[in-house]
Amino acid sequence: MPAMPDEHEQFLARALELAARGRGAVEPNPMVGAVIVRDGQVIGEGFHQRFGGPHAEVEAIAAARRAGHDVAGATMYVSLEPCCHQGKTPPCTEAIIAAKIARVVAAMEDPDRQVSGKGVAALRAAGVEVVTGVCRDQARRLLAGYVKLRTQGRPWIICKWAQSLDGRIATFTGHSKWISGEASRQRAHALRGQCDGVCVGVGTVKADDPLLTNRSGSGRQPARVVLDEALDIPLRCRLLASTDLSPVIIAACQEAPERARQAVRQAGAEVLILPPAPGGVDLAALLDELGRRQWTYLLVEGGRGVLGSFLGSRLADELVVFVAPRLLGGRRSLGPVAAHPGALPPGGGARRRGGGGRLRGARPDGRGAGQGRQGEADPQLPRPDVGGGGL
Ligand code: AOF
Ligand code: ZN
Repeated sequence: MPAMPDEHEQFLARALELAARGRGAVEPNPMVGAVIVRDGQVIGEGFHQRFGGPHAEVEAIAAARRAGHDVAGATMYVSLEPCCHQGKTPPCTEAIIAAKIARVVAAMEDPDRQVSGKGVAALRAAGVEVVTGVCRDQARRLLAGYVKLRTQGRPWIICKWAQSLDGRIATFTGHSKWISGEASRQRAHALRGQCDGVCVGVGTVKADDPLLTNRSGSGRQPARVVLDEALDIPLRCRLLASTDLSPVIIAACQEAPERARQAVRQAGAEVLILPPAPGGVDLAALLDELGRRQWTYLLVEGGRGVLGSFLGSRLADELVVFVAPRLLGGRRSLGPVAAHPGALPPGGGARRRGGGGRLRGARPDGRGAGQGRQGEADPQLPRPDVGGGGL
């Protein structure tokens, strides 16, 4: 009996839920989940758990068999078109065909050029019924970072900051640490644990001497990237004293003095020379380089000048904003994002690339009111919801 459409959605929603469990461990591969169903009953589930490991489809078939089920004639729900190429693992299409799965319901086409439509074609050629596009929007949101990396060669950019209810981050003396409560700090660390790298400007290093590591207790340890065109990072900072924890990359310009380059390299950090741009290094060139390194997510944490550069250059894809339920006030308090000279269109305001108009997806992620002194933001991390390619 053919499954009803809402049944398709229900099982694909489950496959997407499973897929998300791989977040932070599978990149630069996609998060993928698979559910095998027979007579309306789930008989096997699996997801891609780590980069280089078995794919979701193979995991689900193995799980069904471990539980004593025959998968021949069953339906497989999978959040991404099954691969048809030999990568680090054999093609999933072959495993599906060999297992005699009768029907595959896939949420979206794989943007990877080696697969892209060919996986579906291979299944159909072998007589497997294929349905595509169920829960496509949800799948594309989940895989926004993967899709951007595969199609634009750049990582997904998440800009993060904490602010007061009245949109201030600091008093004019630069005091900003008040904003981070324990709950939001934990979430901010978890977010770092899902990203390839965390990026700040050298001003933030000088002012706060941050470590920028993930201290949430789970997830990965992101690389640290400092934008420092003249290479005047303090050599005694904690970042340069912690290059054994995760890579530290100082993005500088040709003007960076040779002695500083040597000292930074001596500390175990990489000096990445990039073309200059108004306000610092050329961010687009930085993102191209990080894309070549297969970075999927970059978290930009500040300061306000750096956030302004990413937003003003339309290079941000997602905002995560922690809003503390308090008013900071003060006419000379600073806002979270500095204007980026020359980048804003006439009349001000950010435009979506391709002429959108207003900031889409730039909704504060906080739910802080009434939670005491500190904001309690609740980001589902990362939660790309703008469909890729710039705010
Ligand atoms: C699937 N199911 O679970 C994943 C897929 O190097 P490999 O062998 O891990 O292959 C990575 C490529 O395979 C990746 O670029 C994407 O096209 C696909 N990922 N496909 O059917 C999965 N992780
Ligand atoms: Zn595969």
